[in-house]
Amino acid sequence: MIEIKKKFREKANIDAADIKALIKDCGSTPVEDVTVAQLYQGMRGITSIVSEISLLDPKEGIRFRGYTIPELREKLPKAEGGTEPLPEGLFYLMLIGELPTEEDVKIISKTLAERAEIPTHVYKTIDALPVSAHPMTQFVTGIMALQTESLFAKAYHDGINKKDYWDPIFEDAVNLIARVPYIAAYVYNRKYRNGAALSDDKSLDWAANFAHMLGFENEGFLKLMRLYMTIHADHEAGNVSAHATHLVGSALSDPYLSFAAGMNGLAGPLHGLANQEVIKWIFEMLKELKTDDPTKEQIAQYTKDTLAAGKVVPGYGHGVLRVTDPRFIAQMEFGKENMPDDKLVQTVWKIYEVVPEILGATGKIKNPYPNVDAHSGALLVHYGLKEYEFYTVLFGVSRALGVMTNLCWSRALGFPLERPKSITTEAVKNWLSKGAEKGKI
Ligand code: CMX
Repeated sequence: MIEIKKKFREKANIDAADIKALIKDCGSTPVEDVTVAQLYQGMRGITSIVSEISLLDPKEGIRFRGYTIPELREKLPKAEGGTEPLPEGLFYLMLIGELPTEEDVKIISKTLAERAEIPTHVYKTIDALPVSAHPMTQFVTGIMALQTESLFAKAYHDGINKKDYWDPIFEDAVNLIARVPYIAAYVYNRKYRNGAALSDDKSLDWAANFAHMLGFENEGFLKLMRLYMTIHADHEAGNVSAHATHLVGSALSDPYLSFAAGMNGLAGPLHGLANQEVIKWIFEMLKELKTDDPTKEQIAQYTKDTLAAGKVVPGYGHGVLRVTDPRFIAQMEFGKENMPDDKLVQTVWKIYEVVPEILGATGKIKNPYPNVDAHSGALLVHYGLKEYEFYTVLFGVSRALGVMTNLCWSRALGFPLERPKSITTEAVKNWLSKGAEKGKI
């Protein structure tokens, strides 16, 4: 890992000099105008954060350092005899900006296995919560308890030079990625496996060891976990979990505090919790219709009833995307390759045939197509992971890869405290009444 860290620092030095020159030469060049509607409507579309590791095109979907999801599935190293990419490879790609070799990936797997030490107080803190607490609440509580291990917090307390912030941040980031699967698996076993003791296998890769700790040995499930952990890792920096982690990290809160903030955002039903909401919505539909094989007409009616009740159709729509999410397509392909006859998976595909037209017909939903959360639950149920309240924790474990990489980059590039300006409606109206001179608000 020492070589990878060195490579990261070298690349960050080059990029930092490049950005410094960019700000010197073009710092006062406006990027775009902000409309009054954007102030009120969730800042949608305002370009305001730099993230080096991924970029989301509305019409094409996500690219990680220039690579699409299909390219990642093809080019990233795989486990021996495996067909899906190892998420450790994506971590390397996001961190260094180049595709890793098999050896690079092995080093990361080994480092993560070595660093997966969880102090007992973390588990005791989780145990203080009722078992009935939502898995995301237990997960975030565990992360907060793990904050005692932050090397950055200690270094800051001891007076570290700001030029060196990146170093303990990097170490914390790697340690956190190593440790979150253990916290997640502990929560799962506590809540759903009668408190079964954690049994890890450090010879396995990161995702396979996680699956093993959850009690799943099936080769198909291991494949799914590798794919799942790769495609949920990052989706540029404006989404709630990535942005919250970035924002809190900009106050120099350490990576554990920052990640916990991001996970609290992921736990919202308009963001990561949508993955549990999707399968809950499907199960409720099947129960109401008393069938495991609904017709398209039945699905259409159920969708219309959902909208009429003032609820969202979970798993559909997106703040940026305007096409079917390539992460949905990757999961659909996985389903076609591994479980084409599964009725629940087929139901997800039937929903995909029916829902976009109905959402599009409302005239107000900007993206009527499925996002990443529309598919994942059915694949997990196929392999026996049916406890859908746990699904957002899986998303969170994967998301650690992206948001921790971003934090490394933010500190290595010396990004400052994030502090946008807010404004009152009175000030907006005053400005408008004076002729809304550009830039004078
Ligand atoms: N079902 C019903 N209504 C929807 C909808 C959906 N799937 N998606 C959007 N709308 C509605 C919005 O609620 C909004 O309604 P109002 O004008 O009455 O407030 C209107 O359509 C316009 O919204 P939009 O501009 O198209 O979408 P936003 O950028 O505001 O929101 C998102 C994006 C994802 C929050 C929204 O599409 C949604 O709520 N989807 C369902 C939840 C979901 O799947 N979230 C997961 C997203 C992926 C992830 O982060 O994991």
